[in-house]
Amino acid sequence: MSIRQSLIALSLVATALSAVAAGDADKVQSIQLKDGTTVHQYKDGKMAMEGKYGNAVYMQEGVKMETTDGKTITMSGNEVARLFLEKYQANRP
Ligand SMILES: [Cu+2]
Repeated sequence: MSIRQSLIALSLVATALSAVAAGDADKVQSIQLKDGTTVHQYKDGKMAMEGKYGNAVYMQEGVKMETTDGKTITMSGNEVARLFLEKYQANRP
């Protein structure tokens, strides 16, 4: 690999990493729910649902969810596209 090629490769890796880092920094917490799904909460208070298989799941705002330790959380927002994009960027080859 030439120096020019390796520089291009390096900058591509850096771009991919920063995209992933931005997505993670946006997330405040991820909580496990009783039914095996996970709710992710973002800085702006909105939430996204992740299914058992790591897929982004649709959930209407205001729906009550039960955590594994018995607490109840009310769904705020429905960030399906946000979570989907995050997963897409994280798993991009
Ligand atoms: Cu939810």
